[in-house]
Amino acid sequence: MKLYFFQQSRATRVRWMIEELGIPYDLAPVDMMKGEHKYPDYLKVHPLGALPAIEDDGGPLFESAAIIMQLADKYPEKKLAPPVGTYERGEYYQWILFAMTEMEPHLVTIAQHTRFLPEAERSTDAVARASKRFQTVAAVLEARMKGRDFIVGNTFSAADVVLGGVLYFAKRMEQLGDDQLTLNTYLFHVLERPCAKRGYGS
Ligand SMILES: N[C@@H](CCC(=O)N[C@@H](CS)C(=O)NCC(=O)O)C(=O)O
Repeated sequence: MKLYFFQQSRATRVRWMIEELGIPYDLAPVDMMKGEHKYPDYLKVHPLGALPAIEDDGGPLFESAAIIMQLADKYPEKKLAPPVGTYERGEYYQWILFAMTEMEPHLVTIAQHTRFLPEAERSTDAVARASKRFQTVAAVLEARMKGRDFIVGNTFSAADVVLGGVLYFAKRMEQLGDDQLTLNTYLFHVLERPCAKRGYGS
């Protein structure tokens, strides 16, 4: 298993997942600061030139959540995904897609307009709109997490890796306030896991 890796990227959540599985892997560093993610060789692995990507039996795979779900299924004995066809499996898909499609895009907009776009192209309105929508969506998650330790069932799963990864991004984008106690507590607990610390290099 080879993980194309840059520390300040979503490759960290895939590394966290691989650490949870306890399987051997090699890190293939891709220096995004030097633009290595757009080099022709890497574009053969990820046609958009984004991180993360892995190479595993059979070939390359990209999209962080897809990789995490695939790895959970590949090692069923680790019990990081509910069995296919169960209600919990439906919830697992639901919350992973919720995180990736309803939450993360707003964080990307905020990151672009506060950090990555040239100053002249940044829009405070775009940040305000994205932040407002993110808060609406985060409130749904906050309600779900009340009285729970994990997003699905009562054990840690790959869905917690995806959720943890997205909430970590939210924290860095200053979108998790101290009043969101449930989400902050959940994030704190999942990031305390030794495998999360290894994934994030902390
Ligand atoms: N939905 C993708 C997003 C991948 C993505 O945009 N990665 C960022 C780094 S965290 C990237 O490589 N950006 C550079 C680019 O897209 O050119 C995933 O979850 O893997």
